[in-house]
Amino acid sequence: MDSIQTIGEILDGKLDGSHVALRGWLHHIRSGGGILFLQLRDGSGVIQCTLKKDKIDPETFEKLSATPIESTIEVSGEVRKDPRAPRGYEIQGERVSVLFPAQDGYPIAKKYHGPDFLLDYRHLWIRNEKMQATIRLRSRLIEEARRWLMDHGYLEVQVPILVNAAVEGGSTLFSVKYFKQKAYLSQSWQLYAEAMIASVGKIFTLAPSFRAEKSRTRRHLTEYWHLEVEAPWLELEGLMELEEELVAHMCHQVAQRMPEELKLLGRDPGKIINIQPPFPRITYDEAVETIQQSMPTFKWGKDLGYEEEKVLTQKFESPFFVTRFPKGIKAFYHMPDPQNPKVTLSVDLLAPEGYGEITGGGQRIHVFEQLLARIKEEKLNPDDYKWYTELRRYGTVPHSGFGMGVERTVAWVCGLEHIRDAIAFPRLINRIYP
Ligand code: NSS
Repeated sequence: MDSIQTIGEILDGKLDGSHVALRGWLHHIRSGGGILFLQLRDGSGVIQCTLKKDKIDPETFEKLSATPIESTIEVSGEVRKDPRAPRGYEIQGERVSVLFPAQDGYPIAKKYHGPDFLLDYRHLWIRNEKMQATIRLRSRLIEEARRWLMDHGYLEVQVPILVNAAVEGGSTLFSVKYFKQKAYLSQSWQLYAEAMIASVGKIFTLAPSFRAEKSRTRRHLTEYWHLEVEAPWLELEGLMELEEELVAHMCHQVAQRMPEELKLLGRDPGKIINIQPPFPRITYDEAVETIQQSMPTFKWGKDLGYEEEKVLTQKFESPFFVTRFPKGIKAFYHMPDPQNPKVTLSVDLLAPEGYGEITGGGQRIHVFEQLLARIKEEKLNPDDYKWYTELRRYGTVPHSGFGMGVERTVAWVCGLEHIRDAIAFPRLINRIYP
């Protein structure tokens, strides 16, 4: 009996001329001129299989022609290299059997469906080729980030998702009942990471973060994946060097290894491969000057929103850093700049082409009294942060870190219009189904 091969192996050119058996989903079907054209999808790729009427009896041929798409089928036949085939290879089918017939009337048709419809049918829409490509690119970006960090001595660690206090300010906290207490879903691993660097040094995590974002925008999810990095003996300049090396590595790897997936999404891999460190650096003050040229009412001290960032991103071809944001718009833990305490040693990395912020981070306050004063100034309860401030009493060290929004990065690298398509099952303000 034939063993089962994968379409991926065939498209890689490893099985030309051989007899194979494939199992998967019927992606598309049509017949013409006594030939059945089946597009088979098996999770590793899509391939065309042709089945000639004279190979089988007419009744089976008629029955097969009426197989509903998305039925699971098994096909055996010969692999043929064929430049006319959509993907360079096709299967000359000898036998096709339907394993589990799908119902008629697959909800997703070959016509325009609005975004809400496709979100309602997300459990099926993820089978679409663009979604497949994005999911694969996302996986590769994460894999490359992990590889780079591990190769550079960072240890992957995990911290709680259920927490007792805010990291990034209270306005976007999701609260949950925790027996008799109130708890929250984590916005960031950061406070725990600052504890762990004194145990195991340079670290990173990949975990979900939660933000009760009230705004419906093309770059906010309520649950997103957060790649976060923290390191002792690291200051603002070193942090930026770390970020640019990491981001460039991720970009180069996907552009080199997955150009076809990028092209399928309409993204030119050349654009992604051109990304080279060092990335330009501007201060918040400089950013404000630029923004005011096209938005004269924008005032120093306000946070940069989507519109403001869009203005800035038009000035750059590559990702760029914005540093030294005012104290008032950054969380309590950011170190005030010793040269100008109105601003902090904070940094965001903005992606070009209107995408904007993909990472946020900076240097942390490592002096006990200074940290406690900031907690009080922000009207937070010092008791909630007792363990965190205590870290400054027992072996403190200058340290820095950042968090990268995985979906924002995927959206930019893949050239997606909306962040919801950078994750299989997005969580948005008005959506928790499916
Ligand atoms: O709020 S951040 O700017 N920074 C932090 O949470 C730090 N505590 C991270 C750290 O230093 N360890 O969020 C970091 C990134 C931000 O740049 C976005 O790329 C992403 O997290 N982010 C989001 N992505 C999708 N949806 C939402 N709502 C969202 N909020 C932040």
